[in-house]
Amino acid sequence: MQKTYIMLKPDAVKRGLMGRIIGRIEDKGFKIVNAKMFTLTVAQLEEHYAHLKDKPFFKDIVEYMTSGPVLGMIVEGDDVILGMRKIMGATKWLEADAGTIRGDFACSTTQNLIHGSDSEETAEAEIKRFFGE
Ligand code: IDP
Ligand code: MG
Repeated sequence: MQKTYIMLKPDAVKRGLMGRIIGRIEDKGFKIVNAKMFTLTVAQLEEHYAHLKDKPFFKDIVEYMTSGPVLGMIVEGDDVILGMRKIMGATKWLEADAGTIRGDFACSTTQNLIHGSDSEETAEAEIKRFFGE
């Protein structure tokens, strides 16, 4: 059984979409095994999004991601890392297919509602970073 780190971003919380997004995760058959709400620090973000630190939009990401609480979750299931990426949809909202979370609910590439680990290595590091597990 695989585990991944999922985070509902501040826009998902503010827009009242947590329940519907969690419903999709559970409908798929994945299991939420831990969850907590918290507000990200700039230091956590600089580590979490280190691969984007030199991008011109990094400032926008920091402003957005620290604008309110997020819901961090550990989600478990067979092939859950790729499975979650599939139901999340593509990063850029115009490339996210209808039927995916981003495709159905987002119309911004920055404010795209949900984070999901992209590999076994990042899943392990992110679960450790945010849950200490
Ligand atoms: P991912 O969230 O689909 O894994 P990443 O490339 O890891 O995509 O980017 C992390 C986050 O940074 C995205 O979810 C989005 O919020 C933001 N982001 C990525 N690329 C862009 C961009 O081209 N413009 C604005 N924001 C971006
Ligand atoms: Mg990513």
